[in-house]
Amino acid sequence: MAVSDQAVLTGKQLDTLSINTIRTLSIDAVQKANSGHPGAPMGLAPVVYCLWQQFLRYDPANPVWPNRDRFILSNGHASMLLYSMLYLSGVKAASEYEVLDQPAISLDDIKQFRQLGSRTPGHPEYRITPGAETTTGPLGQGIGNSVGMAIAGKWLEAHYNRPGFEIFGHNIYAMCGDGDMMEGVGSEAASLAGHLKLPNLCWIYDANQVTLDGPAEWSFSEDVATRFRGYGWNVTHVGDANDLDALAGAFDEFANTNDRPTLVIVNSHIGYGSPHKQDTSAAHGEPLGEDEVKLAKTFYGWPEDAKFLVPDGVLQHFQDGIGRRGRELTAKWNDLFARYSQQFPDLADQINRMQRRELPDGWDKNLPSFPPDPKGFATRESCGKVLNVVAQNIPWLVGGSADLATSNKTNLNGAGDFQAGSYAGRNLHFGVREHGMGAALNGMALSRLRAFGGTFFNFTDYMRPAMRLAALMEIPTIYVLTHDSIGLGEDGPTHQPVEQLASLRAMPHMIVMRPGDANEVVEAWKVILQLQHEPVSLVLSRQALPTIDRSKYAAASGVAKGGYVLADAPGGKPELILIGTGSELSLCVSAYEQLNADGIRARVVSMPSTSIFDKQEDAYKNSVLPPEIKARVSVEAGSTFGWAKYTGPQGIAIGMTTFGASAPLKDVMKKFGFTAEHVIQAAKEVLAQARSSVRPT
Ligand SMILES: Cc1ncc(C[n+]2csc(CCOP(=O)(O)OP(=O)(O)O)c2C)c(N)n1
Ligand SMILES: [Mg+2]
Repeated sequence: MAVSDQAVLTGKQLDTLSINTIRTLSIDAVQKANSGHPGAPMGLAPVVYCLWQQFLRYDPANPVWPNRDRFILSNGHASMLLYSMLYLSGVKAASEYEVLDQPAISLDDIKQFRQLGSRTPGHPEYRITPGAETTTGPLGQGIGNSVGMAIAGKWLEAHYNRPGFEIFGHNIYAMCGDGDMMEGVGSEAASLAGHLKLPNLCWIYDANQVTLDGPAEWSFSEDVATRFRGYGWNVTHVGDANDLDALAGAFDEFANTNDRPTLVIVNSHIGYGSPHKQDTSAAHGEPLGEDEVKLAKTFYGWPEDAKFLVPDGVLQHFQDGIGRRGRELTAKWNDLFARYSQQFPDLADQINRMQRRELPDGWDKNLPSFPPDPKGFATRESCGKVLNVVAQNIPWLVGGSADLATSNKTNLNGAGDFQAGSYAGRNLHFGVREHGMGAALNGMALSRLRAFGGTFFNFTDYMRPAMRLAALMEIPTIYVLTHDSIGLGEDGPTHQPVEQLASLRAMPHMIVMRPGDANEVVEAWKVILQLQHEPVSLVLSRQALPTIDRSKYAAASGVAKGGYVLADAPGGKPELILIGTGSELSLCVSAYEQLNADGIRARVVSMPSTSIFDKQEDAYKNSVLPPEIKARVSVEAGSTFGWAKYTGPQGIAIGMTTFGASAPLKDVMKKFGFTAEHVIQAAKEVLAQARSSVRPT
């Protein structure tokens, strides 16, 4: 049907016109940008159209409605599909918390696709594009996030719904492609979702048999349906992406499947309508080209020269579909929530605060204070204690571990387990799926839970891509990372982190904290819980660390500044600075005592977080590390990479330059130079050098 026939359009014709509008907007934006991925939007337009127009419980006028269905475009390269939908549906812009009186995406934004400062970046970015529920592009992450969102959805239902008050009850839809299916993180996420029998989760797999390099069969031949049935999913199939009735049937089937997640496998044609590029990888990642654009438009019955054309009636059609349904849903919900707020003011208050990433009153009450103890205990132990206190104060602090809760000390006592059918538990068991856990934690954090996950620090390598996305999205996911160095001993170099501290410190927005004793752990948690826009890696020891005597040395509250003077030279006039983190802090204190006894005026700086220290004003930083004091030694059982920034060119960084070794803790620490004697020797060396380089005037 041609655009010129629009005056007589009936329902089905209006469907086709709308779908082709999605397609042509996507084609035109990619062509104008001379960059992007037109093929997937052309193939998938009817799928997203059907879902949004008929099923998605989403109010374009209130994209921050807490009980909205979520739509995730895990194949983020198809970003124009999402941007076209946001524009055509009239989704309003919103900050993270408030709706703004402007569209999320205007037609001008679409014309600015992939340009500097636009709201239409190459891949959908949470925070940049209102309406993008998460940042996608690295394949597999979006479907991983969707599992966390589905977990959060079930948890919220279990915690906050009351008879007659179904405050929460939303679905999570994730669109994905062959690439998502191939990525390991997708498999971990699918396995976990199947185990948890999450009935609110629907993945739509675009089985178009094409990937970036060529036909999918070059690298992908497994039976996806059988695989997902094996995971415990309901699997259904739509043989033609253009068949709206079949699509609606599949979404109905999902809605009626209440005991497990659903995978809808859809056969689509990448580049649908492009005579020379359809069903080939040529449609995947480059503009169609002016001539081919015209041919595709002709195929759609479109004026071949029209650009960014939105035919009359299309916008209204979306308003009559998703717009009206969404408006009715939120109006009803607002009324329900108003009554709920009267009947259950405490619960409503929790929901309101959670949505704004605020903390409950008294979030820091009953925090322990640890007395001095030369033997002390591991920071993972003190963390477990603190975590259990704050979990009592913050009801929506929810998390778990990748099968290492016993070692990570992340169990919340008496808080129940989150399992299939018992979704109120606050202890998640992610299984040995670090990457899946990382992606799920982001989904939970995006649903506004305070989500934490634990593993061995070394295995952050297995979830780093998800950690990076938390940092990019600026969401406050919490990582509890124990067994932080060679100090774990006998497990050896396969388990001993070396470069992970430096690597995570290099990640923008990632806060890294490595507290030096139990009281620094308490202070670290105070900082962590107040973070709203940064993820944090809390790096903890397996081995016992002395609890430092705070009546003799400075209070641990200095942790809030990232680094602080723990022990100073007489009169505050040091000639030498020792900088320590984590398990090496007490080593610095021992060396300091000895140096003082030898008449050397030393200072110890505790530096649990360079990320936070770097943000302090120069005056503070200079008061902790006075520029004129060149004799500096840093001590950290991790890579020395990056420490020169704090030790200066004349300083010495004691740390790791090789992998570790399997041996008892004491032997390993000695072999790699983490002894008071070695620190003292290095200190005397730098001091001698600093003294000799000061020329008499
Ligand atoms: C983790 C990751 N690896 C590689 C890429 C680069 N990449 C983007 S799309 C794509 C092919 C994806 O194929 P498919 O999911 O089938 O998408 P389609 O071509 O069908 O749209 C690749 C390799 C990526 N975005 N993320
Ligand atoms: Mg494909």
